[in-house]
Amino acid sequence: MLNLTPVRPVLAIALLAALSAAASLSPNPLGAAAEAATPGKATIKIANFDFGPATITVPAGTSVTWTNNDDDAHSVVADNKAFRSAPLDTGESYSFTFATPGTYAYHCGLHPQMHGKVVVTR
Ligand SMILES: [Cu+2]
Repeated sequence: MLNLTPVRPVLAIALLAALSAAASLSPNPLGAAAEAATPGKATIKIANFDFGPATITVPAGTSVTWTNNDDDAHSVVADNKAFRSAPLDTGESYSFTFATPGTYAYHCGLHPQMHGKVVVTR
């Protein structure tokens, strides 16, 4: 018992030092990750009769915006009819907010061979 008393403060100081070192290191990686993607928003470009990226994974609540960069009109139609855009002319956009987790396969209503997928996580 008597021998432990001087040891404890040293351990406590070592623990505090380790904790504060961890705390001062963590904000940088977290901040970098938060800046990499705008929270709550994602974009998909339509170009050369392709959705790019063809598959994206986003957290629930994300608003996904498709923009048509082709000279031809395209649309965005969920295979399960969860969403459907009007035909998008060059430069036009369509947005849909994914509130419910799940996998949403979609296609172009004008060119059924064009496919994409939005994976919504919790
Ligand atoms: Cu199309």
